[in-house]
Amino acid sequence: QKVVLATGNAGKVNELADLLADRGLTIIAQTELGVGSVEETDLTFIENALIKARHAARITGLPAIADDSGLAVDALQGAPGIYSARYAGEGATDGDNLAKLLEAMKTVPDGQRQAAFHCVLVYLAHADDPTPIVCYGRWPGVIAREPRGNGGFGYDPIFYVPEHQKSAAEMTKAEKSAVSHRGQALKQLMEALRNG
Ligand code: ITT
Repeated sequence: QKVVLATGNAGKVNELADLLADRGLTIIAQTELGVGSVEETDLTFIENALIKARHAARITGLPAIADDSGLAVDALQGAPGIYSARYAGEGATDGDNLAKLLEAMKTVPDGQRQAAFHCVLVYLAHADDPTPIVCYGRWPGVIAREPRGNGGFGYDPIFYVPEHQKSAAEMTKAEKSAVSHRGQALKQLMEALRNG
């Protein structure tokens, strides 16, 4: 079964594609099918994930999986949240966003630096599917004072995971997927697809 992975983010493709392929799905990244990005006009991870999946399914005629995710920081009242990819502005790089977050957190004391990654994964059998599969994962951690590690993507170098005593960027892909927001959502999705 061919499925389009409705994301332009290589970090997400890297964490999702292999595990989905292991389940017998033929995963094709939307960029390989000429699907461009779509404006994420809504206010929740769920709605924005559906916008992206619907867009890719409509253009390709294939079932679609989309991931909408982000980092919510307690001391910043949940920012950057759904705006995580463009926290430092439209076209911002991961490095720009991470630098802006460290700056915003400069005066926040240790003990008040809790945050959580959120991930919503949706599966649409076709563009007009009225019963999408919607899965969700949350991964708590702490905003570090400086970046550490080269793995992962996005905010991983400043996301410190107390249980593992390292940043998300210092974890292997398998370690991260075993506990991450995306890994949790993906487990649910694979379960739902197996039972469907
Ligand atoms: P697509 O919409 O094309 O999928 P995007 O990067 O624009 O790509 P989002 O709108 O969902 O996707 O933004 C998610 C952002 O949240 C992402 O760019 C990272 O900055 C951050 N993020 C999400 N998951 C992350 C993870 O596992 N590690 C680090 N940062 C993550």
